[in-house]
Amino acid sequence: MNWVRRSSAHLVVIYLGLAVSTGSPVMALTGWAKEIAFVARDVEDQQAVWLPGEIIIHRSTDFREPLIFRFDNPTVRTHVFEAPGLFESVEENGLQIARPVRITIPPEGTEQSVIDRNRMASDAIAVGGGTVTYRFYCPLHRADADLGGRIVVGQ
Ligand SMILES: [Cu+2]
Repeated sequence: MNWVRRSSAHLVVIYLGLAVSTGSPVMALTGWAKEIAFVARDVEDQQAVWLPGEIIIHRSTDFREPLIFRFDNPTVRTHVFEAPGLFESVEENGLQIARPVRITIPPEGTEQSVIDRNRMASDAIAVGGGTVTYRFYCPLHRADADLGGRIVVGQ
């Protein structure tokens, strides 16, 4: 147990290092899942954004393992990650169900979500196998005109 905890702490350090050094979407293979990390950032006028502002997912390569989104909130306010049309896969009363992605992350907190890839795949089929875009933002601190970030799912 100790070993597991220590090794995942190492992974977190590696992700943060990548985020700082490249400023680009952080993706890493944990060995059993594809993990994509988002970080909340406070901006002007009491607003907040989730970074990176754009994530590109390729169904052909990124759907081989479970897809996990991680949300880091290093700020002193609670933020919410909301992405209309995107679903997460959760276990409820022993059943695997899908529910819309709307995740609350407390100050200095971290949450994870297993994204429902089947829903993404059927969204892609619905648009003829092309590209699907999902918007994401914090509904608590979103500017009126702000479309938010986007997750682009392509082939
Ligand atoms: Cu917020």
